[in-house]
Amino acid sequence: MTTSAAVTDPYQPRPEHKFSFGLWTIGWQGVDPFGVAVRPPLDPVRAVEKLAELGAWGITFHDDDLIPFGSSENERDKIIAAFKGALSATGLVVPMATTNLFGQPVFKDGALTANDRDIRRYALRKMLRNIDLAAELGASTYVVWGGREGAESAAAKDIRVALDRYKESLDLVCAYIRERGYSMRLALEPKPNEPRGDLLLPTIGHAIAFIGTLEHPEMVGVNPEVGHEQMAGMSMVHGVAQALWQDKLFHIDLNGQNGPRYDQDLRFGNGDVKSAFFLVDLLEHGGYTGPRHFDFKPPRTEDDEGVWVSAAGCMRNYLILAERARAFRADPEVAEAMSASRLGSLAVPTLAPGETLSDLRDEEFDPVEAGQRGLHYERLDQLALEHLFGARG
Ligand SMILES: [Mn+2]
Repeated sequence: MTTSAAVTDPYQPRPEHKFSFGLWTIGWQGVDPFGVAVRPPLDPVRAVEKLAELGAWGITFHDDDLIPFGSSENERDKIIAAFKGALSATGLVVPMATTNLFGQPVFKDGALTANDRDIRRYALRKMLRNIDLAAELGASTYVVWGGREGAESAAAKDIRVALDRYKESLDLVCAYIRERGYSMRLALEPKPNEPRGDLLLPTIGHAIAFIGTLEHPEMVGVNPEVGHEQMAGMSMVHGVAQALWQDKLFHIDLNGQNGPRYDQDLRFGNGDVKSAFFLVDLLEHGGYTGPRHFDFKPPRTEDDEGVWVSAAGCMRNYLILAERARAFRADPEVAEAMSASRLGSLAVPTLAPGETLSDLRDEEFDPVEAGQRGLHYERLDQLALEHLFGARG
């Protein structure tokens, strides 16, 4: 592709699109429950350079992705200096960071909700240390995924007490962020299961309800992941819409999944493409201004070249779907179909200003006639699909 062709490519990612990637995504070596690594480790400096080259805006990391667990202070300083050097050379930013509280044997029974108190105290120290680094690198969101917070047996964990400890830890972390004066918010990432048999805060709804119990609920939102909601059989689009409605969509993990099964972490656009279309439509037209963050795993079949093809595909698919969603919304026939389906009527409050419930009592209404009305949603959905397929406009 020539340079001029690249400039006119409408699906060429640019920093203003706010695409970001976890260091653990492109750096995934392919270790799964059945097989060993298929790719060599990825140098974080190269990750930054390659993402910048592809048109991404940001990179995110767990503490242990950047600084291998057990590194000496001297090694840690060197790694951070090299990473900062690559960021300033490329202009890539760090919008979010998170803590690995699941990989090491010490966290096999969880971290912030481990039954062992000394492990919970260690987990908090590990988290606070990486929050300091995240703040230093300019991150405004800190994701909390309780990867091992859960159980395989209800006999092994008193869930109500575990939630007391979860709340205690997050209250302490929020107090720490305030005391340090960091402009940082927490985003809880729900997941129903895997790696534990059952995880705490399994869905967007559980997480939002839990946030309401915290000392500083305004500092805590959610980081929903496409695959995690779909593993639970939930609608990602409905969940994200509710998070937006409650001002809780602080961050998002975009990827692909085929229904309720293991966490597939496919590249965004692979999997449930219709849900991906309506999700992009919601993010683009629903007022979300945060990062478009990809949490995917380039499959084990891919070599280094395939990893970057997969990463580029995530961004390209997002831009294609955004363009398809714009075309859908701009189509006069869609506007007419939405009107025929009474979408505008849902926005009108059920009682008019000044009316009271007593005004409802004597209203003339024929429920039989109303029950006979068609909603014409099939026509509207067909128009959406035709735009998604590229068969219209
Ligand atoms: Mn996942």
